Amino acid sequence: MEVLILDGHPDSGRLVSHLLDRYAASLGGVTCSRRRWRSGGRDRYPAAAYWKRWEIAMTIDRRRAHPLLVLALLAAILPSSSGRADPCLDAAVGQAVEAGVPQALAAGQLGGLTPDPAVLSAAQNQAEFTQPVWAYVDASVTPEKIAEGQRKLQRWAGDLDAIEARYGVDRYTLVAFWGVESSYGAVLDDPGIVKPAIRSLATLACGDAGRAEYWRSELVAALKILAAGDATPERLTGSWAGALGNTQFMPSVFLSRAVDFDGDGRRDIWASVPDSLASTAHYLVLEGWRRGERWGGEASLPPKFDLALADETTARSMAEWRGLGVRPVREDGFGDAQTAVLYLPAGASGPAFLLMPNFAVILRYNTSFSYALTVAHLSDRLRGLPGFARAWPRGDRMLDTDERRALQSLLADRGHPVGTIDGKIGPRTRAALRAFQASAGVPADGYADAAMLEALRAPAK
Ligand SMILES: [Ca+2]
Repeated sequence: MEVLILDGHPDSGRLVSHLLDRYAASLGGVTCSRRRWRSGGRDRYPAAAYWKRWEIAMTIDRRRAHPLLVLALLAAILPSSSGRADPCLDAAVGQAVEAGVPQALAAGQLGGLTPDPAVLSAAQNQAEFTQPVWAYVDASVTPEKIAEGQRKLQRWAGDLDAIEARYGVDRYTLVAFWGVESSYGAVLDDPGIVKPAIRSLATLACGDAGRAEYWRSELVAALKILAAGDATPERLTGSWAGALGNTQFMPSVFLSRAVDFDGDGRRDIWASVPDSLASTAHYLVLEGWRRGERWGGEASLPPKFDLALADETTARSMAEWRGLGVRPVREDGFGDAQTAVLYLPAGASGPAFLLMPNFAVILRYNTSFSYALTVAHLSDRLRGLPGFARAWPRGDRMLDTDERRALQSLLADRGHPVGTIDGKIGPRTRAALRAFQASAGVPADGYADAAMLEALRAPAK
């Protein structure tokens, strides 16, 4: 049993001496982590109903109780309270039954469940994503990962033949997804990463107030997976956020996308590699994957190219791009009739990419450009293609969230609307930045770096 002690909670000190007298004798089975209580902010008070059985932990004041005595106290108290009804979990059982999950299964899985403090802490401490695109690509497209992926391509060649034939998604893309999502399944054996999905999702459904509805629906979906017999409770493991198996499908995605490709009657994205790879292919096909087409590739631009054309949204045929002097670094797979958008993710001094419709399909799996480029690039490397022709501007410093907000406000102040000031640099902010850059007479690449923030902070001419 894991216990989180919030030192300094307003109730600290109450009951302590009485309880210590009573329970100090027993000890064991409890691991304890502690965190300084801070009102407001990230450490906001977790949903009261769910934490009720932990109320005792929060009343303990570090100044008055030795940690061993705290453990003794909790070891004695927690088992006796584990049968207590929990309104939040009871509601989840009701919702699952309405969705067709047998009452006995739902109640059996959720009854007496204790929250996983590590899951809540992960949900509260999710790092703001400020890594530059090249750091993300570098971290996932390593020589080891390329070599391991090539071994997987050989090992599973027969199944990949059959999956390609049925779904029309190439093997390099499928194995690249596998590598990026779960290191080809290696993370499934890592107890530090993999957790029981029902407990993680119940913890979030009852403890992460801001997204409780989403977590509750994923919890119900996870129970439906058990009800369908696709996985046992022991097998139903995933990340702290409940993303499952080799493909890291959320339970709702599993229900609509996972397939039984090896024909054993169960959809198994944990132990069956053919099921996992075919499930990814099925996902991509339903999102519009175009058979026989590539994701795109790196491009070279002519001197004095009008960067306003690299707006990441305007699709032009390859014949038009060639007419504008834009050339794929490797011509293979770029027919004249195919369409692509042009994008410079690291601005004018980094590589440019022609992105075809299948790149947008990769983005449906995860909307981060860095993620999609990582999958796309790993698929190219698995295919035997070389690294990027043009170097990334590795000296650039990324803006943090406050700076990105400041950049958005400054753009809006200068009459370039950015939509919501949310610290997220999306197509709209980049369009506003390109407009500002054009008016300032600098290359309009829409790249939001520290130098551009400084330029915006300078007095308007
Ligand atoms: Ca199967």
